[in-house]
Amino acid sequence: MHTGSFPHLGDDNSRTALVDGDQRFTYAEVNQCINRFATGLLGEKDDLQEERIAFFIPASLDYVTVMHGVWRAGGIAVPLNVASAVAELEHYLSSASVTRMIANGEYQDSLRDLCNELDIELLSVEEVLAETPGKLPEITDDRRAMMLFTSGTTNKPKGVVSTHKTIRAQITTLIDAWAWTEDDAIPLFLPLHHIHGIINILSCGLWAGATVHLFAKFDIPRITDQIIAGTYNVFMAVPTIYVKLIQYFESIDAERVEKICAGFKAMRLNISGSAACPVKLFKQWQELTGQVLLERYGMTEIGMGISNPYNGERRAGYVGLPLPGVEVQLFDENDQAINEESKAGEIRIKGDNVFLEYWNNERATEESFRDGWFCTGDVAVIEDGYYRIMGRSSVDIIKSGGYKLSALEIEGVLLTHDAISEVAVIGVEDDTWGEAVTAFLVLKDGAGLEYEALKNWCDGKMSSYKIPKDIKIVDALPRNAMGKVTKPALKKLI
Ligand code: MLC
Ligand code: AMP
Repeated sequence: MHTGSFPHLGDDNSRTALVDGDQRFTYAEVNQCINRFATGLLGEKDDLQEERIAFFIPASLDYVTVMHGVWRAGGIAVPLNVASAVAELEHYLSSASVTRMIANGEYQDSLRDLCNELDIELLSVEEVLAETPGKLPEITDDRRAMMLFTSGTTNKPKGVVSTHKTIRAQITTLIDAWAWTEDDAIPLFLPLHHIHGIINILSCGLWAGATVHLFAKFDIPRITDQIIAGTYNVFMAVPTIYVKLIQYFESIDAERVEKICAGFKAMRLNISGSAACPVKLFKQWQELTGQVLLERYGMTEIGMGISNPYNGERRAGYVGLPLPGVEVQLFDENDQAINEESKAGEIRIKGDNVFLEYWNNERATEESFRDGWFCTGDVAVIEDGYYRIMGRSSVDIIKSGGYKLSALEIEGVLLTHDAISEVAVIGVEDDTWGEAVTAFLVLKDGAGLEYEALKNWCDGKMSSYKIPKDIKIVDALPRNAMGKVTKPALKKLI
């Protein structure tokens, strides 16, 4: 395992690092691009000194060039969701005090006005690349490296800051635990503004010297063609992807299903995470492909914390055991450590894998740690030695298709609709999405509202995956004596 300086890329420069459609890039080519980009970013400076550089780039050589270029030049990388509504970006850019934004082509057009407004320099990758690589700074481990936005129990997403040390710990733990080698090949179709795509797939793959195949989205026909061809030996996804694959199998002929399943069967590893993998799905996948899914548990603030073993029992419905180097402890509501089995408590985490801070938000940072433990807000129990996730302590967090969504953020947008006087958003159990965003609405006197009209109205005001899948119009919302909406009562209504 590599313990050298970060960021590390595969040792063998002649091997293929990235495949993007018909294009293939060796580690030597990727390294050259990164160094030229870092040099261009630096210009006259010898270190970016944690300048926040945002980028709005789909999975591509350019994405890797910018991410690693910012790291090598001493900046903080702020990868943005290319599927974001532009209205959502203002918060990210202004709260992170971003000074430069990297985007290409049509993406530049959609960002120009916002960047002008916020006094952010908008540049393409081509414009930044220096002719030749120059001298790059030495970056110490404790330096801030990346900021990812996470939704939570407040209505505005917070910037989760990790250092070079955090990221290295997150990557190297997984390389060991899941036995990554340079012979691995993995498809990457998950979004690149979250750790699942960034750390578990892209960064682990590149650190190990493996080949990462890039897709702008989850393109089932193209990806399954490659699975039939035996291109990949590792596959990592959220549970919704496995559900969608099974739904796809139902729409194609039996011969193709058989070939795809044989392709999965031949792989060395299939992983599920970012949301609970239902036992039924685990069993279906095993029956179809012979693969015993390896389920693991993680979070933006900690990378991966708990995982079923690579070698050993992978238990359906359980997330397994703490990963090496990650301390995990359950605590009760009085902050007392729980040391017996079968007693539920909040998962708290310690280790080099834990993030540094919420950007510019000392209060939120302080509140999320207790006695040095990061409090995840997830509740779990240990049974026969393995952790089982039971749920979350907050009803205001929804996990839809692996995306963490804030009910309050969605409510805040819906409340600006002319016809709506009160709103409560909850996640309702759903076979495809895990939880489906559902909005309970009280309308203003005399107003009417159809679902399709509301969906169209939301378009452009929030990322499409946050738009409610269903609405329920009610006369009043259930409230407790303090006047607070009782969301568990709403869940019971469904
Ligand atoms: C897409 N849609 C969703 C959705 N994704 N709706 C609800 N929840 C989602 N997650 C909607 C779109 O708005 C659109 O609606 C329709 O589905 C088709 O969109 P699409 O983009 O074509 O869908 P698809 O490609 O099938 O996307 C599904 C998906 C995607 C599963 C590939 O959601 C995804 O990439 N999820 C993973 C997110 C992730 O990486 N999370 C990890 C966070 S890190 P309409 O109505 O317009 O048709 C983390 C830590 C850890 O959690 O432990 O890993
Ligand atoms: P995010 O904040 O987007 O990184 O999402 C992290 C959250 O996803 C965790 O706090 C959990 O609630 C959830 N999560 C991740 N993996 C799992 C899993 N295997 N089972 C259940 N929930 C999970």
